[in-house]
Amino acid sequence: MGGLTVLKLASNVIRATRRNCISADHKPEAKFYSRSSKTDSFYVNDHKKMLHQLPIYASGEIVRGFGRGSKELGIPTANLALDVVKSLPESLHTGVYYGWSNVNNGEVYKMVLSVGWNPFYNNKEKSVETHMLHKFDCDLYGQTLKICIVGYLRPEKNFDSLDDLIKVIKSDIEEAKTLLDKPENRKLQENPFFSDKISKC
Ligand code: ADP
Ligand code: RBF
Ligand code: MG
Repeated sequence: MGGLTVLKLASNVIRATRRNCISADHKPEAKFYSRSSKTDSFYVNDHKKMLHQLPIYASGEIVRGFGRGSKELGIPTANLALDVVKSLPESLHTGVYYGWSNVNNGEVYKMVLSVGWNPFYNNKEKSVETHMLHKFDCDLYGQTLKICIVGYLRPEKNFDSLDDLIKVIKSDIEEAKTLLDKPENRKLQENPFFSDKISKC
């Protein structure tokens, strides 16, 4: 399971090549605090700090989840291994993001990303799931997914119906397509991270 994790926070490049291992350079400034324990203005500032850390780069093995993405939503998501999820900075809040991703150093595609507990399904384990805006002909389990998290779209929400969840995800996808076409976001698609050697030691 132990996949390579590579993170870049602002100007710090962090490489973790072992389970749950993050280099000493990694000092997340902000931690997540729930609204109940802190004031709204604290929460807003904390959120702003998190946005300043983007883009964040990460990679790891694609593992199996519950299989709902393709079967129930028609929107498959490549789930990152749990050790990678746990090694991401705490300051990366739960929510929906957009960015770039590739598989086994292949072509880099636009993506949308869900980070959290999927309130509609009330998952017990936090997941980091990437839906790439590309049609793949085969499954990708066991391969290495690289992601560059570029921007934040919205918090995770619960919904009254599966149809409502699907509608909102589809509108996330449309928003992501537009945002990623901005020149400053488009240039991240070319980042050498996506072609760096994959090491699984
Ligand atoms: P799981 O719950 O196991 O993650 P999903 O139903 O979410 O299953 O489907 C995800 C799997 O579908 C991925 O792991 C990958 O193998 C495959 N897949 C096919 N196309 C895509 C895509 N465009 N984006 C992400 N995963 C895809
Ligand atoms: N799950 C939720 O419960 N609430 C959400 O708001 C939510 N937003 C998502 C947005 C995107 C772009 C994606 C790809 C997934 C989202 N999910 C959300 C996760 C979804 O429930 C999950 O991918 C499926 O259950 C398959 O694992
Ligand atoms: Mg999935």
